[in-house]
Amino acid sequence: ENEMKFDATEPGRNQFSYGGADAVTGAASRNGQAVRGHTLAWHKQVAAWVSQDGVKNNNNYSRRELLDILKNHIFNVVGRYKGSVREWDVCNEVLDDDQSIVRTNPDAYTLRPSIWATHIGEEFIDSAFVWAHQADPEAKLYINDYNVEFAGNAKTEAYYNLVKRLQKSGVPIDGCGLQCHLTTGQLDTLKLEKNIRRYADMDLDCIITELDIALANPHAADALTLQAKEYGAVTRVFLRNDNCPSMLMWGISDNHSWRQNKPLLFDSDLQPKPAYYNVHAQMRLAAERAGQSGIEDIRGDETIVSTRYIDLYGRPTTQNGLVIEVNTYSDGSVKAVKKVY
Ligand code: 9MR
Repeated sequence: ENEMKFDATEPGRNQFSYGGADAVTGAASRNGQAVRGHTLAWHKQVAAWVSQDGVKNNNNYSRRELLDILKNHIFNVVGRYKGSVREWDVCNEVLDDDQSIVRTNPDAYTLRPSIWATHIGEEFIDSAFVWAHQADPEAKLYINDYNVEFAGNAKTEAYYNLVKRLQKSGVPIDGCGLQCHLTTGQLDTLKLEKNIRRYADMDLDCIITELDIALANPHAADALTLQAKEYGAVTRVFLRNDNCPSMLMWGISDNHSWRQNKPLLFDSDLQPKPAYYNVHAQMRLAAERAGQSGIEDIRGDETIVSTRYIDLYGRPTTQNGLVIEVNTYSDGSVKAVKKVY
């Protein structure tokens, strides 16, 4: 979440600190995992030597100096992870929360005040993408924002306008990220898919970057089932749109989330929740439909020590119809497989 942000990677001017970020890329490479880099130009978590609050220019840098600071930062960080970070959130949350401007001018957008936007100007976005591309021509480059998921919403439309403008200007942008910090009851898959598809028409990716779905009514008996359904619905949208090649959760277990109300796939004991099983089931079904054998089960000599059966929402069930068989192995690992009885 935080290891590749500006304050972590360049805590002092031209003094780079890569301990946390190296730990992430190292673990990923040992486990055959791809990495998204987050993030290069943002108004939050900038180092204090750049700006005390992310907006004020309290060190009185000139525009030229700020451009040099951003350029040096991007060349260093992207350069270091060339080949080990597959894609970067180059600019994060550049849009203002108030986008009422699109009601009167349908092609417009308003940038949020930040040390970069206010003291350099909008071109900081264009330049950041160009520098990132120069530093690693193979990396995929994204812009990323929140409240931009559902077509028709003012900020979603403003985001679309900004991305169109960047593409038209020849900026090397591969697509845009929808953070997807949702709460149960909010998901509209039609509007989400409409939004994703219009980027396909522009030959751009539109990916899910920070998915979490908090429970609107955490004490309701069906709260986790509703959450599981919505996680499954987002997963299906992701799986059926080729220009949506990434779907990332913003964290692993509920007790380590930035949000309240159990938004993630694993509970505080790291046990998979109904939402986990539904995401897994959707992926397995899609793999089977595509004629693949599904997720490979690679293990050595371990034997199964216990087996239980759950339905697609994680509720205990018996060996009847379509079920998920959850096996615990002698090495303590747990593996779930879908079966039809
Ligand atoms: O999850 C991050 C949390 O640990 C930090 O305290 C917070 C501070 O800025 O940033 C959180 O991550 C944010 C992400 O970088 C951008 N989109 C919104 C995320 C949640 O606030």
